[in-house]
Amino acid sequence: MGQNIVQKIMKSHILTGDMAPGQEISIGIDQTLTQDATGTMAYLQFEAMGVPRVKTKLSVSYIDHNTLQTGFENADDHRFLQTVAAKYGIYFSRPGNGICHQVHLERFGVPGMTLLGSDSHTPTAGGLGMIAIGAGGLDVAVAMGGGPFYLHMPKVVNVKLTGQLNPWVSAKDIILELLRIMTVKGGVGKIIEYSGEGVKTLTVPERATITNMGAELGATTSVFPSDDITRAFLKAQKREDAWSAIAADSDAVYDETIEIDLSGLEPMVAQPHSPDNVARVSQVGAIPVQQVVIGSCTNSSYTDLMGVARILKGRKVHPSVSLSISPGSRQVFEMLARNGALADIISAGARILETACGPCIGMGQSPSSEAVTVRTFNRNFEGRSGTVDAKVYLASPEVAAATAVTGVLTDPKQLGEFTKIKMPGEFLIDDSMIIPPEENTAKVKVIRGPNIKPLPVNKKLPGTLKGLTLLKLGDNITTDHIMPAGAKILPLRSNIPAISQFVFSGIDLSFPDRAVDSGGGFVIGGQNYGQGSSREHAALAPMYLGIKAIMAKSFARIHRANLINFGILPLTFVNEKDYETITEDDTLEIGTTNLNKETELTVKNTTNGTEFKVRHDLTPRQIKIVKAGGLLNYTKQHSS
Ligand code: MIC
Ligand code: SF4
Repeated sequence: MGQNIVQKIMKSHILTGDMAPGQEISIGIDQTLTQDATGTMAYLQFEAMGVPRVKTKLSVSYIDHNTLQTGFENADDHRFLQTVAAKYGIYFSRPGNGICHQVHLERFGVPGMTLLGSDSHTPTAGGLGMIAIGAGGLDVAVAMGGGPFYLHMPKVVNVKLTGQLNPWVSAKDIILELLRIMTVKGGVGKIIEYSGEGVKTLTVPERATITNMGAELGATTSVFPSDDITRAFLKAQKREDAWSAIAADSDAVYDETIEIDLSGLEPMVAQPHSPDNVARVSQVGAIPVQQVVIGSCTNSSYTDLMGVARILKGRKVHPSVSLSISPGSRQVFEMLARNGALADIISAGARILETACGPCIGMGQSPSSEAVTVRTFNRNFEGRSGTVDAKVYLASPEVAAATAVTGVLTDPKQLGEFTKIKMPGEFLIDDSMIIPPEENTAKVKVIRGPNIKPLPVNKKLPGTLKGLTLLKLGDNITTDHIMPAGAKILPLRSNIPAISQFVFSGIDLSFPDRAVDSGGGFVIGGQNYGQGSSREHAALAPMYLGIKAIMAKSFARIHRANLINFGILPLTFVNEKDYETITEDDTLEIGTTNLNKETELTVKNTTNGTEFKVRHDLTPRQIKIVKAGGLLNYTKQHSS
């Protein structure tokens, strides 16, 4: 029987387990990436492991999230990360060099390899034919130490692309269409593998836009073949020797197939407040727009921004719109500057931002109250922009630029003739902002600022968990709800005691105090609890507040893994109707001594006298981790 791409790459990296869907497997990791907002924790954890130098083929530490330096905190974190990188054999991409996923695609990704990144959009590198997975910082730290990465073997969904995109329709519209079809839960437990004639019409950055936003489907990762187009991209990056061909066998078998005819697609938008709330731009109509932001790891490649520059050339930004643009990498930025496109963008009236995540993670450019803002990003969760009542629409760079000049949501077809931007035969190569690690590490001193607090240590799981229901939530609660980001809170990422004061701050400001006062307690969630980012702070900070278990209808993959890593039990309702019987402030009691023998546990609601069952679905390894109070404790027990 023929093999698909996922099976081929997994097979060459599998260390333990059987590749049948749903089985726990472990794989070897070739490359890792971290970014600053999750990286400080990852490296503190790596240091705690006592490994003298990373054991991967390549590890890179990027600074791209916390670049707004309104106090010493972010700058201190940058310095810590730079010195840690020098000491432990890690490449360091300096602030200003670009967004981790864009730079990794340009300078480091290798077809056929595995990449583990402490950021949920790590699958961007799937555009180059890598198996690239997002995970919590602790899992990445373990991989840097040479340890395996554990996951449940996902099902493989074949998305077959036929036809060709029409003028003004772009890669973003393909992934928005898939989000419309599959929803934000549709990819859970799956890897999306692209095939079909349509693939040959897409450049690597276009493929990367699609694999990037596969994260929003909840998918473990997404992957494209590595073909002549991949080779041409790597050649233009002066890295042709990194290329190898990767394709599915002609008789490859998949668990599911979805077909998308590219010729039938139209420009789309994801409406507030979810990336799967997708409609055609023409259906939504010409709603007035106050802000347009172009950038992020989804849509800030050279070709994306050249397309924007072409639309803006000779036009002006509408007086009621504020347009901001952040190029994805220094390579992109410098090329635009040298070929004159940047001048067209400036002349149109755009506000140019640093090459970083910026507004995508609420680092500035929060829109005005109740504003409609059209962004080329991947997430439009409520409040993520920094303005709680703003309405964020996600769209392609073409839709965004057209909207910026008209002042209303605009189908770019109205702009008339379309000329496709060609991929450059050669990109501008200058890696001077990527600092290689020191050879002689003995002389490197790791510098820690006062904001970098030691890792909190969890206690062993008690035999009985008893506490109050602190919060009862609905479906699709995101990590932005649990542990918000933004310019005010992000600088506290290395300081768990301080950041824990913001857990659920957008929902209930009293949560941290109530959690501490009641000695922990429980959070109740609906479907897909913890969707979105890989930030382990969404587990670590609740752990610090004493939370021992979350009960939900279902969990998002990375968040569930993070909960386990920090010793919090992720429990699902055996009978979803039992969710209805719980109210906030009910006292619940669960016995945890039998985790090894029984997957189902009984929860007693001592307030209303009812009982119900929950499942833990933990593997024997995960049970040991949770019982030990988390992966770090477990690792210490095993190494002593
Ligand atoms: C995001 O897009 O939410 C982030 C910020 O990149 C996160 C990581 C983080 O919270 O630091 C992600 O996607 O994993
Ligand atoms: Fe940065 Fe936004 Fe991409 Fe996250 S989604 S890595 S915040 S650009």
